[in-house]
Amino acid sequence: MAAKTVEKPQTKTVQKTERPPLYKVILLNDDYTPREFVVLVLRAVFRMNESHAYQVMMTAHQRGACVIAVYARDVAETKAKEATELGKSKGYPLFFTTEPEQ
Ligand code: TYC
Repeated sequence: MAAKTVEKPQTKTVQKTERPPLYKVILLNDDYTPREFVVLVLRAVFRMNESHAYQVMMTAHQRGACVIAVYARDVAETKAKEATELGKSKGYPLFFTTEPEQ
């Protein structure tokens, strides 16, 4: 009777599901944009309620910048652009930027 050889696979495939890297949207302070307008933009683009928007605006006003939220890269970039454009349309230098988290 012929001996049977059973071959074992030499490698194992481990499946990993990678999450897309997250990006922070950051609000920068400036000397010209009215506070109420910053609050309005935060509410419209980032769906914040009045008191949260006010707190975020005041943090940027006092510290120079404030992290607003984290999103997937394309969402973060689209929202930052949209919010910056709203300021620009009124002639304000309001600026939102993005940065990878970590
Ligand atoms: N510093 C502005 C003012 O005194 C208000 C302001 C707050 C502007 C936050 C931008 O990200 C900002 N009118």
